[in-house]
Amino acid sequence: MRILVTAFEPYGGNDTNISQKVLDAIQADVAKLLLPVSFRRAPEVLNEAIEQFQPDVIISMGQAAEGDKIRLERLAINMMDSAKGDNDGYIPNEELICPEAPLALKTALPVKPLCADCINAGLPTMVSNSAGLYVCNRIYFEALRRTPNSLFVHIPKNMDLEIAKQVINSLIRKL
Ligand code: PCA
Repeated sequence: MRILVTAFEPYGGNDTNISQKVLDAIQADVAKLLLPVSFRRAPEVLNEAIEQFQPDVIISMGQAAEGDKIRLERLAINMMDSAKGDNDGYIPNEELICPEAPLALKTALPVKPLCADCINAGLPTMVSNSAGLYVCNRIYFEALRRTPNSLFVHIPKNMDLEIAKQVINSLIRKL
């Protein structure tokens, strides 16, 4: 089983991104990829890695501004929207990612059982129905288009790093 794990660089005035810290700490036998917070460049970088590595599963991580639970995202929405723009200064206004594609894509992975496993292990985790309309959702849409066995994991900015690592390790073990 070839697993690709991705994270994002800092954005929006933050000096760090918790997803990057978790990526750095992963010791499992996976391919790792750090993505730019750019609506245009992130999918390009992801697609290059998919071509090279041909993953069976993609686990993408990103930082969430708020919340006290790690969110396993069920859906990616076919839309980009942002008030402040990405790291390239691009500000999409309710723009479709791909006009020919459905309005939402759903992961083929068993998101509810995966979440239940984390909760049973005492890890603060929940299933979420929206990764927002910013770059995390954009990359999840790309990942699901290429590999339906993809999962996006949103990690709140102030989450304990050890807990976040345990959730990602649990997902890697179960996949
Ligand atoms: N979080 C942002 C983009 C990069 C990241 O780590 C998001 O939630 O879309």
